[in-house]
Amino acid sequence: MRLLLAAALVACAFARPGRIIRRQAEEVASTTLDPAITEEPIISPKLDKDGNGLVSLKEAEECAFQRHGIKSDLIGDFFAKADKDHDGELTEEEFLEYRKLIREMALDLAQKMLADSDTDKDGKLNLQEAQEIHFPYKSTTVELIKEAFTKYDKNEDGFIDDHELIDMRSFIREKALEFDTEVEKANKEEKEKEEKEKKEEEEKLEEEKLEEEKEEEEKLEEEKKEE
Ligand SMILES: [Ca+2]
Ligand SMILES: [Ca+2]
Ligand SMILES: [Ca+2]
Ligand SMILES: [Ca+2]
Repeated sequence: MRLLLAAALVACAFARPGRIIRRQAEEVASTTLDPAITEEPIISPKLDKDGNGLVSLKEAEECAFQRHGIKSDLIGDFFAKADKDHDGELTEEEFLEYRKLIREMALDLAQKMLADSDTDKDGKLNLQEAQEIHFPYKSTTVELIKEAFTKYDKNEDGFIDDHELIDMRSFIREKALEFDTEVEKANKEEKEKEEKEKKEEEEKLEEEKLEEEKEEEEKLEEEKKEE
């Protein structure tokens, strides 16, 4: 017994302690909360747009769409199921239930996506298979998939399983939404710049016209004097 204990201690001493602690923390996180947002409060300010500490249907819809691309018409039932006291708002406890339901749906979506790209049918994705996933976003590059693959292969086995794919998919989706916002912003700035230039051009033409008219008048007056 003592020998066994000693062997275990030696084994522990050789393992990387930081890694073990991180692994344990991740295990706790994955059984309690959504691992991607464990460090935030349960109802984050980003989610709780009106800041009343509760989640409304609209806030819940935005959250599910942003993270998982789940459309709002599917959310009503989940929301109603989680809203135990039927007051139209989710408390922290109710929101945890809601998030569980949404995550089940996200898992369903991830499993379908995985099955579509799992060429060798081993139930998980290697990097090459992950790169074959068709993401409907212009911003999704091979590099981004590679980055997401490494980041969300939480158990570091070189594969993405269905649970890991939920967060990988969310990450790629969030990047795409950020990209769209940036493109939109750039387009808006470009349009504003064009409009400003157009206005300046018009003002310049107007000035030139006035200048010409003035010259014309002066010329006429000059001629009158000469007469
Ligand atoms: Ca709220
Ligand atoms: Ca409620
Ligand atoms: Ca596979
Ligand atoms: Ca993995």
